[in-house]
Amino acid sequence: MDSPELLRFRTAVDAARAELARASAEVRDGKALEELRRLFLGRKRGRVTQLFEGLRAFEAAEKREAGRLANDLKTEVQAVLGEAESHLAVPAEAGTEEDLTLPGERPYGGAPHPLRLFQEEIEAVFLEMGFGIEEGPEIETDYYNFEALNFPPHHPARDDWDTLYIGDKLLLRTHTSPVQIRVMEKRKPPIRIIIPGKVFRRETPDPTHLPMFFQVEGLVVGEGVTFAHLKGTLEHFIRRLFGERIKVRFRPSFFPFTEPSAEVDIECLSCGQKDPACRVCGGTGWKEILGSGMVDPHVFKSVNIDPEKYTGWAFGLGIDRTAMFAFGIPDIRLFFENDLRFNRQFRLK
Ligand code: FA5
Repeated sequence: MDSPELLRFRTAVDAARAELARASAEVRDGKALEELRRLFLGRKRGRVTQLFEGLRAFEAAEKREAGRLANDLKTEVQAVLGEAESHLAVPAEAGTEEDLTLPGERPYGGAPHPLRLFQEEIEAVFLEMGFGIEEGPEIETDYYNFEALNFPPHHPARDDWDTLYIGDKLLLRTHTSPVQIRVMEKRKPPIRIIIPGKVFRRETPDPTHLPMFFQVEGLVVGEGVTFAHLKGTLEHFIRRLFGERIKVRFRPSFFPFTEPSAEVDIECLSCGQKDPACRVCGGTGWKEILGSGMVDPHVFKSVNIDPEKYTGWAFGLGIDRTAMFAFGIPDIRLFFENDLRFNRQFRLK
């Protein structure tokens, strides 16, 4: 027959075991697990610890049985804690394991900027037509940017090119036209080149203007070169870029270095010439993409080319502005925001 003390001890052990089952079922995280450990094995108040302390009250005869009960419970508590811990560890381990069934991550190797792609398309069309490619400096002198191009000092036409000066003598080129002069100084006709490059103007950025943008210049000089060549070549170029059906118009204009001069417009691809409130064309239905004209005889004189013998034509196209229309982009500033989500939309054809 168990003594009343041993009976109470058994009841206490059973109650602790029931509590262990209930509490362990609710363990969801490491913090709860630690609390469970303290509840049963805590050094002062832990259920198992207290049961062991209670052993002292037993006579030797019942001490062994009570000790066995307490020891069994302790083993059970440790097993339950170990089990709970391994369950908690499972999600963490699964996360670090490699899932070979997932699709691989494609490394991003970089890509040319959309404006570079567009410039290459332009170059390809002119290379096909037998043009060469030249380059020139971005920092220029007043002579090349203006004077040799038939802008006398203080001529009001200079105001059309809001210039950024570097001290008294140097400036950031406002167009690619100075490279016409540099090339004609070095080479005699026949000349058939394009000149892509960066240009700078004192402008406030807006949806169609940038203070730094790209142009591509064209220059053809030879005997018997006429305005018909200018028109035919530029029309062919524009149709190669925008498709055969694009509407193109030549509009009389003025540049000091060409005479006669024409600006070239293409139909507004944003509204299809239909929206009187179109934000891209302002309701006119047309967008200017380039300036052009027959090389002025004064320019030939400044590079010692005989204007009686040779004639020529030139053009200057805004690469960024034209790319806007080609890609259907509503705001030119998007090209320079360095937003990879924007840049990655453009790929070589
Ligand atoms: C010129 O710069 C002349 N040098 C073009 C030229 C060359 C005429 C050879 C005759 C012979 P213009 O300032 O219009 O012209 O600029 C040419 C083109 O550059 C414009 O048609 C437009 O497409 C682009 N452009 C001009 N200003 C800006 C700007 N702020 N932002 C972006 N593109 C611009």
